[in-house]
Amino acid sequence: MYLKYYLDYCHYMWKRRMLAGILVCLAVYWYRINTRKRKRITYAPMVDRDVERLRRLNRLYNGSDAHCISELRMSKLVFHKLCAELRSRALLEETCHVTIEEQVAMFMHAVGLNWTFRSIAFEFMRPSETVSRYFHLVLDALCILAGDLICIKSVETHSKITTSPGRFHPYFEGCIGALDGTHIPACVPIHMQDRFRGRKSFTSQNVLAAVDFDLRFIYVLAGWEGSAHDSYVLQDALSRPNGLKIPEGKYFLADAGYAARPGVLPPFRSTRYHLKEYRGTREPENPKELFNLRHSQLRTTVERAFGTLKNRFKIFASQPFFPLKTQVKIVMACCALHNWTLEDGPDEYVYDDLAWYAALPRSIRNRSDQYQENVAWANKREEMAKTMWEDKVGPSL
Ligand SMILES: *[C@@H]1O[C@H](CO)[C@@H](O)[C@H](O)[C@H]1NC(C)=O
Ligand SMILES: *[C@@H]1O[C@H](CO)[C@@H](O)[C@H](O)[C@H]1NC(C)=O
Ligand SMILES: *[C@@H]1O[C@H](CO)[C@@H](O)[C@H](O)[C@H]1NC(C)=O
Ligand SMILES: CC(=O)N[C@H]1CO[C@H](CO)[C@@H](O)[C@@H]1O
Repeated sequence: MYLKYYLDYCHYMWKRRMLAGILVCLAVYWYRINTRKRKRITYAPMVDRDVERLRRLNRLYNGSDAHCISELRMSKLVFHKLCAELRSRALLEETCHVTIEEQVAMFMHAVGLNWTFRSIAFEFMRPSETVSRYFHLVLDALCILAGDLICIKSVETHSKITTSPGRFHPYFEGCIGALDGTHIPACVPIHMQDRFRGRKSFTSQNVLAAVDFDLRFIYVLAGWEGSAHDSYVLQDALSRPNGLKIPEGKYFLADAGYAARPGVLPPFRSTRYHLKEYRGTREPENPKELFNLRHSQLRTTVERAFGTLKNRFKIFASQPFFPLKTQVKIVMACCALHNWTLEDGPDEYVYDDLAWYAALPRSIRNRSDQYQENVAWANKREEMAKTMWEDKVGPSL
């Protein structure tokens, strides 16, 4: 009898011990798996990678200015000021892993150097998905910034005009800039390609911009089809509620593709009108030619601004593979960045007058406007040309 109880007791104890043993084994096993897993995936390589990434980033925007300008398309000072602005206005959020500097640096590789997300992911040692996410966050932030950066800053007549008496002054008093359209390659779905092709061999969006004499964009309208006529795009810009507002009594210079209208002064048609046509050739022979020469000397500003924009941001050299909406935003963001970089003076991407003059394109655009010239403004132009000519050669009898 006692023996039976004793055996039962032993059996019971043995079971309990076995259970305890199994539990201990499991616990040890679980612990080891866990620590091994953590070690393999979370700790060691991440630290190495973070250190390596920080080293690269440090070299990128804490290193030499020349390196920063070629990689990030702006000087260190301008870059850090931009990041500080985005930070202080809470347009971008700093996460514990990705600093605002790194987010902007990744964005600049995409638009400035035309790198693919995959190359950026490799360089910054991030998943492509992260690169893509931050690209869009920075893009949206810059578009908000664009609302403040792209505006008419001053309606005073610029010193470029006032410091050239007899040449530009007082004739161009009241002129606050120049406007023009440019074609930026665009990638669009097949069914839209006809509308976006226009006269160019590639599909493009027609971007209208007004530029002041400091080469800053003061108005930008992007997203029109490449086949849209420039003057039609201008009409749209002027009639939008939040569109181009030309201050009372001020005006912009435009090229011969536009008709004269209040606030827009193109050169005389059917007369030499482009600076290039005067290169190394005879002097202007009549009031219209003189007017057109001086007009085009001032108007190159807008061409230089576009040239500088395309020089700095390599993404505009070919069709980017983004939805059209994103491509339009990229134009706005880059125009804002263009303004931003100019605040600290021109850098190496900015064409100066002479360099631009030397690099003028061979072909002259030959366009005409379907709109009628505004009589008052056509007369104003006539009057300006007459005064200029009389000041130059004396009054005609
Ligand atoms: C760049 O330098 C600043 C101070 O000089 C420092 O705070 C920052 O961490 C550096 N950036 C990187 C990525 O090392
Ligand atoms: C820019 O990148 C795209 C996509 O990788 C490529 O197709 C295109 O040729 C590049 N453009 C230039 C000018 O390098
Ligand atoms: C411009 O176009 C008109 C007709 O549209 C043509 O008569 C004229 O020769 C062209 N001029 C140039 C410089 O191509
Ligand atoms: C037209 C213009 O100059 N807009 C802005 C360009 O960028 C600077 C910021 O650095 C602004 O101060 C300007 O208002």
